[in-house]
Amino acid sequence: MNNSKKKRILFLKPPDRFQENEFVYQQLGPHFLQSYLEKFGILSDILVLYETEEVRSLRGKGEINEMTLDVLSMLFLSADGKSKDMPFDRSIFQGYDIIGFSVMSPQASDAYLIIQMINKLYPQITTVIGGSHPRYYRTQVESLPESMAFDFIVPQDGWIPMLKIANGEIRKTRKSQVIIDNSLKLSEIPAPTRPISLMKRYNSEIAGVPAYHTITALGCPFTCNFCESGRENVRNFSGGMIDEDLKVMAESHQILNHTKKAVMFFDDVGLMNPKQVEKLSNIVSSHGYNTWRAFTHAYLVVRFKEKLLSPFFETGGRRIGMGLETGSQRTLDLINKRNGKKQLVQEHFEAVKIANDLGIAVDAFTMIYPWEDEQDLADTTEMVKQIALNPVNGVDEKGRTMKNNVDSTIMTPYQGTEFFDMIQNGQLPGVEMDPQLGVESLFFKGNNAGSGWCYIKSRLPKERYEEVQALRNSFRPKYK
Ligand code: B12
Ligand code: SF4
Repeated sequence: MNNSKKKRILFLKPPDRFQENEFVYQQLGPHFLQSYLEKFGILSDILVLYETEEVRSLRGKGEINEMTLDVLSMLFLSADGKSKDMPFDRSIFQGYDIIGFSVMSPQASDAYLIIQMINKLYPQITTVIGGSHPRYYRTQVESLPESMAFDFIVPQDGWIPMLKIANGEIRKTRKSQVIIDNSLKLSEIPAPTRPISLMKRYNSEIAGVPAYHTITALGCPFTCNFCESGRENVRNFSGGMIDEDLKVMAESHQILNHTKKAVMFFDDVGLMNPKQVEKLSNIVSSHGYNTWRAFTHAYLVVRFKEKLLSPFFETGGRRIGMGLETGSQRTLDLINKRNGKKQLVQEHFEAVKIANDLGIAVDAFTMIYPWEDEQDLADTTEMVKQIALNPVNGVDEKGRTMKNNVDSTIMTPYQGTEFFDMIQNGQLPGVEMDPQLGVESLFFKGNNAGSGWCYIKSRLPKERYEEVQALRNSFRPKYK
């Protein structure tokens, strides 16, 4: 018998306390699961926990020191489309049969606070944790004390495990159960839900136009040693799903009276080859987007030049993201971006120039690495400066001259990355991580563009790296 329709299901997104701004981009995991369950007639609500700007600023000033749930706010998005924004109130949980937490590592400490409370007050509720935190920190989640234990741990794809939990096919027992089922083809999944009361909270812009984001694939064909996706094969979503998602996001822009609309593709395989870019460009333009942004790679821009970028530009593409990582060839070799194939720093400069000459601005991502000496730092700072100053041959939708933007963070090696393992095994001389590491240091783009610090030993002192980071960040443009 299927009792699923009677079960009350809540997906919970813990706050992003380490982000500069909570409402940058929607956390898509729960929205993908919500639409999939809906296909089977199973409805679910979503709860977005967040800090108001006021609380965030008080915490920034040190006036709030404790990470408590009481300072949080919550945006409740009911399955029927209604929404409610209110201060944190734990009684909201009591009516639910199943609560599914979607957790990235920086959200883990809040997820643990909440599970502790639910286990104590509402032990009858079935609790599930999914997302990138249980994927990469599975052993930590599996060894949580009983008071913080989840009934189900879903470290990989959530679609089938969540369906089975929701329709009662698998039930909770006294011990946590790890459920892995990646058998669902990505071509079979529906587009994520885009509740309008959530969409209206997001205030990101691309080239001066309100923007939402989506992804075209999971995993990645590249092999950067600092990234978890470097070990995961790429799996593409279907063109049909992307088309549907772009349609729904375009409608959201319309409903919210945005006179112009933009979309950003967040995965690292957005612009890979001329044929694929043309296909994606056609989908984007068929929904009337004014501008869009996607990620590509320096060697691909150098290899295909305007063949790669023209379809993008002609359909409004004005900004590309590129992980340039570093201006130090020594560090770039260590990163091993292309699975043993050489990537040259010189290609970074060339790619930026090609894009800028075509009227496309570059959002570049660079990091400081804990083995770097003064020469490595100087090489990257020079690259950052040159990119920041390189003129872009065009204006954005507001008529402003476009500018390149370079992100400068300090690398945090997450569990599940090559660098994490290399540091643990002593393969990066002079670098040691703090074994007592708390999740509060696991971020690299936080408040005031700062980074966490997880090292007890590094080539140069933390202060020196932070000084260089601040200098590089001073080149960032006022708008992008
Ligand atoms: C878009 C994106 C962002 C966006 C949006 C945030 C978001 N959470 O969506 C922004 C820019 C805000 C962002 C920020 C950060 N990000 Co980010 N981001 C991504 C990216 C590229 C796509 C996320 C996505 O939409 N995935 C698609 C959905 C479908 O996948 P999913 O969320 O994993 O959900 C699936 C399963 O995990 C599972 N699942 C998820 N939730 C639940 C819940 C239940 C109950 C169940 C059963 C299953 C389940 O089911 C889903 C379907 O299979 C991923 C890489 C990736 N490909 O996933 C990185 C990624 C998630 N980000 C990462 C990181 C490190 C960060 C930052 C820390 C970086 C920083 N700035 O310092 C911040 C942290 C923000 C915070 N929470 O405080 C890491 C996370 C590593 C980790 N250990 O958690 C990832 C994996 C990238 C990487 N390889 O390094 N990110
Ligand atoms: S950093 Fe980007 S390109 Fe490198 S492995 Fe991760 S997702 Fe792929």
